[in-house]
Amino acid sequence: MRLDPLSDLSIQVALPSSRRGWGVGPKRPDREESRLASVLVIDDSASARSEIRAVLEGSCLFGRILEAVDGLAGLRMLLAETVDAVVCDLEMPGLDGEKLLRAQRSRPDGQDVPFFFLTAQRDPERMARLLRAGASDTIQKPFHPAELIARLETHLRVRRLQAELRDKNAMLERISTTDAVTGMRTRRYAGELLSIEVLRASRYHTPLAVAMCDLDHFKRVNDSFGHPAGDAVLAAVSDVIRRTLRATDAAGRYGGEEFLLVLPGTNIAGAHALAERVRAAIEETGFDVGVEAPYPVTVSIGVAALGDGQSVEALVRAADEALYEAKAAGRNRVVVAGDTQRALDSAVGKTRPAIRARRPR
Ligand code: GH3
Ligand code: MG
Ligand code: MG
Ligand code: MG
Repeated sequence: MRLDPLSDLSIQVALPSSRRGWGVGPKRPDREESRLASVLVIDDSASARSEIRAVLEGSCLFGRILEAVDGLAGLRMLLAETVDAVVCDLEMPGLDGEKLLRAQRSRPDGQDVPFFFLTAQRDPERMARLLRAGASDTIQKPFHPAELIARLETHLRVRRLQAELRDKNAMLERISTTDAVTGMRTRRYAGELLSIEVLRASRYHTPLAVAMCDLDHFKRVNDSFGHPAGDAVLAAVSDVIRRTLRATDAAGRYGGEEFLLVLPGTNIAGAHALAERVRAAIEETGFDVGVEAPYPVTVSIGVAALGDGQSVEALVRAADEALYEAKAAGRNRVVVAGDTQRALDSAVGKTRPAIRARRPR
């Protein structure tokens, strides 16, 4: 059967017609696996291709068998298709198997497709070179079907395990950098991000600010409505914060009901404005605590901008102290850290207070 759009590449697609198998594997691949796995056979000899195809079909290892008539057609197909394995001839006119392998391995996403060389060559040096260039295996022609299938099975198994490992690592990475209650980045992640941003800002002389947010009287939420309701409020507050931030900003859960905002490229006036937006957005939101009426929650925020030569710790401490002042001044407000507040005052000629005083609730 030929497929029209790719017919110039001489692709043939076949579903296994039988489940005879070669009786070599520890287990038959299940239907799902077999449907998904695909293999590309590259050989300039039509009879070799059909011989390999017959063996592959008999193995039930692959749900899709593609063919290419030479190295160049094979490369074009690898660019267009995702395959799980390549069974390749070594000697071919034009682009031979080794050059094809090197071309494939030099592509950013062409590193991990297993390549099997079927070759009449018996030069061990050449075989070693192929393996070093990234071939998974070399198999002598004429090959025994059982050997080819057994080797393919082994590599497919390794490939599947590698994919599982990658997925699990990605999941662990997500879990270790994401807070389970709020979906926010963890304190550790936010701290590491801030360290990088401090280095970047110092090096390129770009502004950087942070905001430390702490929910007001949050203990009351737990005391009145229970811990699960408190958790739900924390998650909802996190949503509000995320929605209010810009794409270049980052937020992390710094403590129980504390959030650290990292604001690259933001000076103190910009950070103050953003923090004020966050404060107002939280104040304007009615939170669901499991009773009919929405519950109001407010936040106090301390803002600080990175000074010359200032360390990460000193920057966070400055924001923390400003937060403490915001609490002491009655909560539900934004306070800019001492040094930067003075700078802001002189910049605006003290014509207006930089911080809008709010009545404590
Ligand atoms: P303040 O305005 O001074 O910040 O008052 P507060 O009650 O928010 O401050 P305090 O530090 O005394 O209490 C913080 C409370 O936050 C204590 C704890 O019950 C609650 N909290 C911390 N982490 C969690 C959490 O993961 N889930 C829930 N439900 N509550 C939390
Ligand atoms: Mg050949
Ligand atoms: Mg707190
Ligand atoms: Mg609090």
